[in-house]
This record gives sequence, structure tokens and C-alpha cells, in this order.
Amino acid sequence: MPTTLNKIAKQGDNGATMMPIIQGVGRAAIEIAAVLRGAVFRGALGGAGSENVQGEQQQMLDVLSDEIFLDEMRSTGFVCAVGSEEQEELLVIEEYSHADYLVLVDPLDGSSNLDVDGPVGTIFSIVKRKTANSERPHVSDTLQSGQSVIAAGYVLYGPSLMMVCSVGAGVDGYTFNPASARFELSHADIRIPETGGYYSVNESNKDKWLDGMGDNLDRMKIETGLGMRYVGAMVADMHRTLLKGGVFLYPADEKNTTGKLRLLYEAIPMGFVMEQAGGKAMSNGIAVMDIEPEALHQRVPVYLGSNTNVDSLLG
Ligand code: AHM
Ligand code: MG
Repeated sequence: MPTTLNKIAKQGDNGATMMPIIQGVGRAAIEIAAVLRGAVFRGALGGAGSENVQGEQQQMLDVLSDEIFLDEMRSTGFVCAVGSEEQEELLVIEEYSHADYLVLVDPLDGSSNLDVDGPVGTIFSIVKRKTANSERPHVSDTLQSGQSVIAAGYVLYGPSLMMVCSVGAGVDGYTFNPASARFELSHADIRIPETGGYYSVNESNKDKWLDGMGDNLDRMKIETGLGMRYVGAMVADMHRTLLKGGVFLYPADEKNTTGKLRLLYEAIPMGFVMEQAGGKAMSNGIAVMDIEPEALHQRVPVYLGSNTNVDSLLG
């Protein structure tokens, strides 16, 4: 019998409590994957005609994925509120507003890849509320550092459908098997190599990077001779970096002066997974996991990957 997501339930107290929510993420992933596969036939590719809170054009699939994810979190009965990259405000799940956990999500990361059938992903993390269960969940419940994350992970919609997640006891990867209609353990106890062969970044921005990162990258390239890979979807770039080693970065630049990637929906969940796999996740001079969030949609510079490569880039 293949090992399924049920493995998570056996990973200590956190695993047992997180299991229903992660199963909900799995159901959302299967639904989103089906919507992505059929999108071209349903006229669901392209803009939704709306902007998200960051002033970015939403794709129809961003909106659909957000709805699917929220519905599945509601159906678990364990989630009191969801903070989503696609929603300006914290979404309180009224029926379960007394529940213990909040989920932070980027429902469809890298959605600029959709028009060219490129990989996209879902990124999530789970925290326990700080407010009393009798109170209405509040945005302050989401403003907790990575040290408070109980579980986090991502879904990769690529040639196969994969979920990579951690409940704080290492990192496992599960691949959806269409024959059994289940996520099956395919990548047990993922450990990032101490050194990898690639750096991953949108290098076209280099002249506009702040904090001397252009010079750092040039120096690292000369010292290490690393090759370059960049998908432009963080989940895909993170996944390659996790399995093969190397470094992924998105520095602050003249346009995104505090960075582009979102602390709560992208940096912290990926930082959690990266550290659990033995790698490193840094922002400017501080570990991503030590940043105290100040706002739901806060952005930060991100440098994550193999210890050797992150150190050589930032060193
Ligand atoms: P999104 O959440 O709006 O899709 O934006 C995040 C994405 C990441 O997946 C990716 O790493 C980055 O934006 C790519 O940005 P760029 O096109 O500037 O290279
Ligand atoms: Mg994103």
C-alpha cells in the first residue's frame, strides 16, 4: 500500500492537528488542477477585469483558485479565517469563527505563466490564533513571525500535481496518482543539497537592485560558476532549488523598494519548508523566519536555498 497524506497524521501532535487542514489543501489542489486543465475550453484564461489589493491585474484563474481554496478551508471546520494574496481583508469564516487556526495563502502563484501553459503553484501556511476563541478573528492573528508557523507547504501544478509540506518534522513530497486519485508519498524526507549548481533570479532587474545585490551576484557568479534557471513562478523555482540545491533570490529594486514577494504568503511558508529541509531563508540581514510581520500584504527581499550558496551570495 502506498503511503498517502495520512503520514502527516503520524508526525507528532502538530501532524495530527494539521491533518484535516492539509487534507483540505489537497482537495483544493485537485480541484484547482482540474480547473487549470480545462481552463482553455471554458474561456477561463485571461484577465478577470479586476485588480487585487496590490494593484495587480487578477486573472480569472486567480479568482477561481481563491474561491476553491476558501471553500475547502471552510469545509474542514478547523479554520476560523483565511488571509489571501487575492483578498484585501482577512476573510473570516463565519460558521467556524471560533476555530483555532488561520491559513495564509497565495492561491495561484506565478499566474503570469498561465497564458503560456507554464507551471504555477499554491503556497500556504497555518498558524494558531492569538485572540481568544470567543472573539472574532482579527488581522493581528496573522501578524506572527515564521517561528509561530505550525505547518506550511506548496502545491506545484506541473507535469504532475505535487504537494510538498512540513509540519515541523522535516519535509515530504506527495505526488497525485491519477490511478488511485490520492496524493502518494513520492519524495520522503527531502533534504536540500549543501551546494547546488544553479542560481535563480529575474536578472533583467539587476541594474535596479538595491542593497548592492548586483555586485554580490556578479561576485558569486565569478567565484562559483553557477548556471542559471528561472521559471518566474516561485513554486517551480523553489521546488528545483529544494531538490537540486542552489539559490533563489528576489531582491528589493527601484520599483519594489521593499521587495516583491509577500512575507506572509510566499517568504514565510517557503522559508519554513527551506529550513525544515536543512536550507537557509534570508531577507536583508535577518532570517525570514525572524521577521515580525507588520501588515497582511507586506513584501520583503528573499534569498533562499542551499547554505553554501546563500552564504556565498550574501557573504
Ligand atoms: P504573483 O503571486 O502575483 O504570481 O507574483 C509572484 C511571482 C513569483 O511566483 C515569482 O517568483 C515572481 O513573481 C516573478 O516575478 P518577475 O516576473 O518580476 O520575475
Ligand atoms: Mg505569488
